[in-house]
Amino acid sequence: MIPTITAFERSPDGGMGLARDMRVRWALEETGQPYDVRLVSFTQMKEPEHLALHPFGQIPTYEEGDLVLFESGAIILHIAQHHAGLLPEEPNARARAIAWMFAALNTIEPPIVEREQVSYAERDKPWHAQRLPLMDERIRQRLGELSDRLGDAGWLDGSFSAGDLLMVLVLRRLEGSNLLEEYPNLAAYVARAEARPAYQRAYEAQRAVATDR
Ligand code: GTB
Repeated sequence: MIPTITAFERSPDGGMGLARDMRVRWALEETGQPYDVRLVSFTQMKEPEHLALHPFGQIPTYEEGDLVLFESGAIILHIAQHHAGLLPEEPNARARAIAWMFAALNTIEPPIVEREQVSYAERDKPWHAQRLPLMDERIRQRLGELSDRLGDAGWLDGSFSAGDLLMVLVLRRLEGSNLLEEYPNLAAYVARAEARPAYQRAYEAQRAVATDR
């Protein structure tokens, strides 16, 4: 059964691969799974048909037969558990790879997303000038710890895994902030992941949506 995912009809990033459908596309490419894409507008995302798939009216969603999933992390875990290529077979290594998935979403992503909010939504607030450097320091703390753990390894724990996939796309959200560049091994880690053929295919597929319009 070929799954159908949803993505922005018009992504605010103009095809930079920063929206979360990129995670799902990349996971499907890494595992060699064909997929269909249904594009949704911001209006459609809040209508009953889409809300039946996603309680918060967002993308991405994942439909496969009777199964409907939302939350990119849950979707990646589902794909990784059902197809080879994103989680090790050995049980302890598999558990550690899943821990890195949670680390990406629960430990690294929150301050990065909060910084985005401060940068855009709070730009004209009186506290903006003080808050942004505080957010940068919180992010540097986590990036420093992640950089120390990665060291000169290629991936976070042995072979490339779903943990790396999520971590790399979370780190990509720092583009334009110059923060990632302070940690050369993390910048190289992201570049290494971006060079993977599956990443390239996913990136081009989501970019085609923006350029076809
Ligand atoms: N926790 C959920 C998950 O991981 O799936 C979060 C899903 C989510 O935030 N979806 C966003 C969405 O649908 C798109 S990805 N937003 C519409 C809405 O909430 O009404 C977030 C995103 C959007 C745009 C950019 N960008 O332009 O750079 C980057 C990331």
